[in-house]
Amino acid sequence: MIEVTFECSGDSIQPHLEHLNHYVSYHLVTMNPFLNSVAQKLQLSASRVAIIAALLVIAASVACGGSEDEPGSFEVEESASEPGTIITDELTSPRGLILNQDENLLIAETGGGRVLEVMPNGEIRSLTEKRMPHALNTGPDNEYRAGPSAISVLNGEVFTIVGEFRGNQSARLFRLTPGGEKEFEPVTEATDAFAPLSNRFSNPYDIADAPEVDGWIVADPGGNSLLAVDLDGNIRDYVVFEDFHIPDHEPPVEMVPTGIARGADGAIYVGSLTGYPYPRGEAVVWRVEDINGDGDAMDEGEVEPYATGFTTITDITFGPDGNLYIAEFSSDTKTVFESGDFAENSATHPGRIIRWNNGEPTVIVETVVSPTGLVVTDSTLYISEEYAGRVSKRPIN
Ligand SMILES: [Ca+2]
Ligand SMILES: [Ca+2]
Repeated sequence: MIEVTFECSGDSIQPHLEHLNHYVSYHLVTMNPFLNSVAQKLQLSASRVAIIAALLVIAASVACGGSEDEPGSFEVEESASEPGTIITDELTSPRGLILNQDENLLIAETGGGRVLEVMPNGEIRSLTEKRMPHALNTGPDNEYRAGPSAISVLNGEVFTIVGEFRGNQSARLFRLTPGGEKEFEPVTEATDAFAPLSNRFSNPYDIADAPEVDGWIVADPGGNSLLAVDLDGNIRDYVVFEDFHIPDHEPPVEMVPTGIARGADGAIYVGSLTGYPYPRGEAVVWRVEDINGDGDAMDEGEVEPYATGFTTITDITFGPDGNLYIAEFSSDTKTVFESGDFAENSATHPGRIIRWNNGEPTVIVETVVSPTGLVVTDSTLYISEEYAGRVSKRPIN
């Protein structure tokens, strides 16, 4: 029995209650719906349900404190509609961002096949002479872009993951500038797109350094998984997310893990885009930790919802202030991907950046076009706006 009390009143409460009920019921019905491999060996524990329910109650009452009724609506900061300062707007699908050891911004230019460095004088240079594998016409409608998607700076070296396109074995982790040359070499084997979908890349998207697996943990939306990749290039499943159900939509919805980040508590956090129909308010930031130390996070209690109520999350990052920053791709991702020009569509239906401060979500940017990469420093929020070809920055309060 879960007691729920809300402080706010009136009609604004109903959608959140429905939302909550639906969350609690699907957790109850399917036990642990997120982890393929765990579902078989787990017994539902009452405390686990209570924890999940409690989290969702918090999310619901916070949303209730806002001015909007819709799922996925949060309080909006006054400065949220102010435009950012453009660092560059001449790129083809910029995505992953990171600061290197010199505090220079590195940009994974997915559609351009490059990893770029923004020099202190504002000049932008490519870290490789030749372009890395990339494509502008992949995916179901030949409209998606694939290429360098995310960057890691580890032990003084730069690594980047490249996503898959048209089954041509491009999904790989690469080491850049080996021996100081402006070149790149693969760390992982070429991906066999027709091999069974376990212990391999499908369409890797974001990367977090992970000494606990002697390398990295990679979010792979194509496999609905997190993968452990070691420095020798060995790949194995770390978490496999299971599909979930929403009301009034028969087919299951895929979890689609995207942006990944290391928390101050040492755990891994990952956001979910959610698959078609990209339901509002259903995207979750998961907390992932290999508590029993067996080398993966597929055991009971190792994957838990941390922040809920979002819509189509594409990236997450923690700021030095300890807050979690979350990029939502679009206010209407279904329409963006339905037909026509993705760039035009995503400008018409912009995304948002949300600050999550101990359970309190606030929209801090609401005019950003298809954001897919975030970096936060003491003073600055950097955002890649993928379909606008732009990287922008804003002061952070
Ligand atoms: Ca990221
Ligand atoms: Ca484990």
